[in-house]
Amino acid sequence: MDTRDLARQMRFVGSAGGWRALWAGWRRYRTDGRDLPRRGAERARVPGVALGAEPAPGGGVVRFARSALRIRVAMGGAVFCGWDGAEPEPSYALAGGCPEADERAVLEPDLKTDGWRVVSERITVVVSRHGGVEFRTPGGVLLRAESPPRWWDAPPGPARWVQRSRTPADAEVFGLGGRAAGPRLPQGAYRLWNTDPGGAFGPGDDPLYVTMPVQLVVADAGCHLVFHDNTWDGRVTLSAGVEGAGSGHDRPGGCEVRFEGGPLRYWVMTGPPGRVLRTWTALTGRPALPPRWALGYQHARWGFGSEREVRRVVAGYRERGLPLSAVHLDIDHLEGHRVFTVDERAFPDLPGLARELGEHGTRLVSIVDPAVKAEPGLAAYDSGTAADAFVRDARGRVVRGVVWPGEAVFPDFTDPRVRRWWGGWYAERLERGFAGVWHDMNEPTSFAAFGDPSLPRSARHAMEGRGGDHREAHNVYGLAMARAGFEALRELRPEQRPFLFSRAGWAGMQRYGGTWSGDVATGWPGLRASLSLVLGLGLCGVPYSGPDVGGFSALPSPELYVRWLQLAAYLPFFRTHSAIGAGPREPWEFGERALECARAALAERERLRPYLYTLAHVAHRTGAPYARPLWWHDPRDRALRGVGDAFLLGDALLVAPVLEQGATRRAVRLPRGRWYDTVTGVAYEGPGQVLLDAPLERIVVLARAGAVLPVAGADSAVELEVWAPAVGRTGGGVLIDDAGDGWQEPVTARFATRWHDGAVVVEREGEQEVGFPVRVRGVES
Ligand code: NBV
Repeated sequence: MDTRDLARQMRFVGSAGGWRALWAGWRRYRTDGRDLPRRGAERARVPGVALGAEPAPGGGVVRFARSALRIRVAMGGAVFCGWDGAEPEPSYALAGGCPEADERAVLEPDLKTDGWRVVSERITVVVSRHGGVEFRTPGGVLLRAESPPRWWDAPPGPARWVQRSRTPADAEVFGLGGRAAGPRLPQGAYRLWNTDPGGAFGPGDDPLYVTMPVQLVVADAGCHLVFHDNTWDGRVTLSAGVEGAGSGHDRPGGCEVRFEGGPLRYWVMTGPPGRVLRTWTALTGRPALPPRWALGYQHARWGFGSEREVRRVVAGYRERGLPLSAVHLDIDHLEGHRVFTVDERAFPDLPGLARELGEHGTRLVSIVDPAVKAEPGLAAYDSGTAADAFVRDARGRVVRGVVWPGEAVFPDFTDPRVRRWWGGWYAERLERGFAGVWHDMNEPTSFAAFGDPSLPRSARHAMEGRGGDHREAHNVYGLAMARAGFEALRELRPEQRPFLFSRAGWAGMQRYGGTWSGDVATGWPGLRASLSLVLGLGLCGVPYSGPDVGGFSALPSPELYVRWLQLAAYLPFFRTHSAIGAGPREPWEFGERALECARAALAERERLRPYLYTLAHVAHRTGAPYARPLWWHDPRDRALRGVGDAFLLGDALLVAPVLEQGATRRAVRLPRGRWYDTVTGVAYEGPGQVLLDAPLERIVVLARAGAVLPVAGADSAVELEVWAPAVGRTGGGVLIDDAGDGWQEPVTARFATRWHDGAVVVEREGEQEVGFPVRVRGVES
């Protein structure tokens, strides 16, 4: 155990009360010692030599002496590879089952290598006689080369396995879920096991709440996404490539994927980033579309303590003319932290409060933790017991852990029956007046003074009827809980779109909603980490996320608070939040200057709402994240791949927040093309780097020449902000809008802009009139 683990565990000890956390750790340890299936003697195995191959739709099966590899190209271009008989299903990641095979892709002998290959429209897969697998572009350029995998069989236990790959020397890796060290992942080991870091984390903490075996690899040769569809504990170790290493030869980048069990199966998809995300979210589900209000600014606090305090805070926003879309109530509004209850003394009339706030356009959002206090007489516990909803150990006894309410039990969300039972409880939240839910502690976390702060690995789970234990269920616990919540909200309130965000999750979680940073530590490193998380998650298909503005763990300085708020105003999920005792996050609590800076950030957020809402629709349709790394349109621009302190918001804006204490200027690396400083209107030409002023009052935002952005003008009516294209060039943009909620088809308006007779003109596709007021900018320079 390193010092970080120790610190984390000390925090759990604090949360749960020393003895209880010690006891819980011991109990989990003892359960696993008794029930975890023993691994037999290990025997290493490699596929051996190829014996033959059989075609099948989309590819076929290559048989080796000691294994077999199935290759199946799916419609849309994703390639499935499954060793040892692994099939695409069952899978927690796939949205609508396995996509149809692309019948045009056939397995054929590869005369050059004496192996086999599958040629498809977008990718060529070459299998060597010993089980090495290469992925190449249609032009033959190598994207990824895998050595034959290796297993360690240990019947009756699961086989562990490792797969080593090489990528081009210039390749950079992004993703693996929410990683504080990103967005470009430095070389090192990344564990795949959803983990609560215990109250505060910074850039060096790993893993965190959302881990995913999803890597987006960017190289000159092209981009690809590789997804190992395995929910078990695992580790991805990256080593950096070196170009021209030693005698002028490149040393390729290395990637080693190890799992403690579960199938060796994976998907590979290639193309420019936009297409990769489109293919990925076609496979695992398009991101849920949030209601319009979820794009507004939201305020949370652990420790409002009473309705009166909520009213005071909300009134503070109103009196100062600051927008507020939602208020989030944390576990302190519950009766003794018990899920699906309310502390009626402190919160005597939540439906009344919700109505009152609703009159001014502010919604209430409720925290929901999965752990149910083990207390006969508590309705959720009694009904869960009657429904046989709680996770049991291998001997059939209900597993107990320790969380906020004390001794607690855990619903088994991998059981469809339990998801329905749990979902029924969301009616209670809706009756209380809540408009959305915030899932917390669903890694799942159970406090422990030592060892893994979760359920015993031997705990049993339904796994959709197949049966399995916590080693396999752990990483999908939050995902399955999100499914339960999402499906319940859809059923209970069919006319509205669910608003749900979840701390833990896994590949495919975007189907049900978003996520947030979790307990990011207050401090400048935490600010930087929160941007990494959002960008990395977006590349894994989860576009709706954002940090706790100000950091979760302590009181930020006014400067840090302002910088955090300025950044988050451009991220999809925009919320201030803090731990109990970590001080307030209301904009007026940091002095006059900070208040004015915050006012400007909130006003700009409001102005950009039509654009953000359009991006929400774009994400829903295509999987493209709202916030994208700078290389999104230029994956070959190597300088952009390393930029972790700026991002693109949609196609139109480049946002360069200040992430350093005391800085009042910052260097900004520009992708190619012309970019306007949105404050000064000055135009800069990329690629290159510019140094721009960023006093506390401003965050650097640049607009792409030719961009047409829908923004909110006076009276919130939509108008078009048009940034002049370079002379002789054209540009454009899109507005997607709907009623703000519900399921009606949105309206899409496309705009084009060009120079005509010395002026910038804007036209709307298929219409005579543009239909919106137009403001052209950038012509002055
Ligand atoms: O429910 C209390 C907190 C919550 O405020 C925070 O956002 C979550 O990430 N929760 C974690 C549990 C306790 C953290 C120390």
